[in-house]
Amino acid sequence: MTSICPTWSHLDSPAGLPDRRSLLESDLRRAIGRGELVLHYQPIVRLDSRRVSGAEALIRWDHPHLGILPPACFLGLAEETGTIVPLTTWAVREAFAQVARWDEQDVAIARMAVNLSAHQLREPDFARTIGRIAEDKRIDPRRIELDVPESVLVAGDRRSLDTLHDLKARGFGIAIDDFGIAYSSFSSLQRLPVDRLKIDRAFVRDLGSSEQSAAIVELIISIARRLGLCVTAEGVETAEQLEFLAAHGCDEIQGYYLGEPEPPAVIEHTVIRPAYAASSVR
Ligand SMILES: [Ca+2]
Repeated sequence: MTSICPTWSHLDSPAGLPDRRSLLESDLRRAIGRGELVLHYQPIVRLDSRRVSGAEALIRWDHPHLGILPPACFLGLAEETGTIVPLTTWAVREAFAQVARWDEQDVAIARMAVNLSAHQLREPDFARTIGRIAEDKRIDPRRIELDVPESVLVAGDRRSLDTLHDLKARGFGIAIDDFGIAYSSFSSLQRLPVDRLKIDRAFVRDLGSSEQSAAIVELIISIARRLGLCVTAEGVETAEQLEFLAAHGCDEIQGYYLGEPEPPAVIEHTVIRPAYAASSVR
């Protein structure tokens, strides 16, 4: 993490500056109001047609002194300091607003994946809040897929499950994010109104080197099929990984092989426009 979050290497060090962390905390509290949070978008591609089927909205912090910070640098801090709910709710609102802006510009984006935090799902009235945001932006909830942490599946607390059922009833799609790392049992999937499993990048990364990872990926795809769920593989970085996933019936992929997450003005011209075709997938 230190390579992408240089500030963190000083935060917990006895030799470091003791107030760096609290500075970053107060910076983070003000980041939303100052317009420093931005969303970048990563394309999601169907493996049968090799066409873009949607995009995932990924939060970044454009820190005035530290530059663009990925979520690994600040989401943990946001969770500890209680700013995670306003921060991730801002991200939901902004992602919906971007879908609406693209609609006005005739940019075809069939589906937007938006990340939720476990904290949001425990908030009273969260489903109603999200439903109202979609209504305000005139977005059909069926075009939105909410990525839910696998930990929610494992914990299985009543309020989170109720929120998910409420979101599903309002028409939103539900995906289990980074599936496979939290050791959830397949049977626990039955408790949730799930549409999709997103295979964690760690298994995809090791596809060429670990028979166990290949077996786990095959198993997740096979169980998803039997349960009638779609499967997306995250973190695809090579042609070999893509071909393995295609050969084993994975529905969709995302990852650096298709391109890094980019600001909306970049991705709408390079990736999402309808002209994007099979030949665009390297
Ligand atoms: Ca996600």
